[in-house]
Amino acid sequence: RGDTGGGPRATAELWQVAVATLDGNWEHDHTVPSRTLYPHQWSWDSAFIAIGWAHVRPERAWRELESLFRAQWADGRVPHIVFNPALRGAAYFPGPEFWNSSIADGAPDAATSGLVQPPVHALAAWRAYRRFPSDAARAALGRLYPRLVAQQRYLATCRDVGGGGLACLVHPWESGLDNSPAWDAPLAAVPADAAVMRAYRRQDTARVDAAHRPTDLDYARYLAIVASYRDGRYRDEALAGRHPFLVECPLVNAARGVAEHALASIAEVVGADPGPHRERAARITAALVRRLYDPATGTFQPRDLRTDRLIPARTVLGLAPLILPDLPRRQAGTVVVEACSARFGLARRMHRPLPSHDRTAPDFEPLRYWRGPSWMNINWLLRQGLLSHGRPELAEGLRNSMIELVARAGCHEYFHPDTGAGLGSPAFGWTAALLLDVLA
Ligand code: 9YW
Repeated sequence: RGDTGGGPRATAELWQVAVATLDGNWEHDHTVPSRTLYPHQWSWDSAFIAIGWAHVRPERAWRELESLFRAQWADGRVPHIVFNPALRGAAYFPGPEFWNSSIADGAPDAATSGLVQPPVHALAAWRAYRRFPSDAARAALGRLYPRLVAQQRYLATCRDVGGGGLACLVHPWESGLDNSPAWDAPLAAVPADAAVMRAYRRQDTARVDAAHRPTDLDYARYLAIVASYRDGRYRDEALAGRHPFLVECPLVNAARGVAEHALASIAEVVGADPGPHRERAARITAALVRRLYDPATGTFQPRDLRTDRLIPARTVLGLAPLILPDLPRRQAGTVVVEACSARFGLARRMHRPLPSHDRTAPDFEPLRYWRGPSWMNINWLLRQGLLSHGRPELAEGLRNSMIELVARAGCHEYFHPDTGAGLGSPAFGWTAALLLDVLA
């Protein structure tokens, strides 16, 4: 294990804290992101968490992924929340009654949401396998492979609303960066009134400071978008004509490309043909560059399909395509320039953590969730990208910054981008899991 700078003892202690956090969040066949805020199973959390489990209890990495994919829908979508039937409604809002997933054709027996999240699962499965390539791991990989392929197929077909080879998101929650400033403009076009929220009880603001969370008006719009999708029984046909929120996201689409690379490797282990995965990966990267790269800014920007325009906010989402190992040199170069600019402050020695939004923007909010704070999963992804694009010194700067955040504040959900203070849930699954991965 690498030295954290605080010496081997400090490293061993951090390791123990992270393992204890994961153990504390383990729930029969999956890990909850947070006992207090998010007591069910979340899709991309489970993928990151599996990457951590692979270092300490590999069998849990496979149970984590397999339990999630048991809730996969017949059309291939992997729901972003799988509800724990043992918990009553008050645990999380919006709960299973609001989603009412059983109205959809092909929904599983389990109560789930009807949305997706960034598909980082094939990458997680591949890394878990590489960590401990046992017979049990190979068998689990064989069971997951067709499901991972179906997940990709859903995004590539049902969600190609723009027809240009990119998956379209139907809700900001699908990006994983719920209230990112990237979604402000398309969200503002969704008719809603904050007063609607009087009819509901948010659970998040009962547990953490409302000033650190999305606003009631954000929530009113989130619910209006879910209601629109749900009332169409979560069908994807003709979304362009009827759905109030349709965007192409650089992170989700970059994750799709990375997933195809991972599936090519997995295919070789399970005796399938890796060729089609490599071809799809190349097509996704080309589509990302063609549709979301802005040569004027040198970064990637989401596309609002309702206006067919790029969204100008320069959030950390724009750096995400660096995770594509085949991102062309030119784009990789300008994205690194953006990451190292005053907007994000990436450096060999980081003075402050990497923020989730442009620090120089007037709407940068250091306390509010995805509008400024630093997040371990985004840092982790970016670090992978820097490693695959031959920038080990910057990757090391980011790694040290990640370790320092947890060493000083604990396994928090997110961190203040200036002071590094811990924010949100104090015992957060992916923070613990990804810390283990960078320490290993
Ligand atoms: C919510 C669980 C999830 C993450 C998302 C994050 C948040 C749920 O928590 O969404 O109610 O706001 O934005 O990325 O998967 O950790």
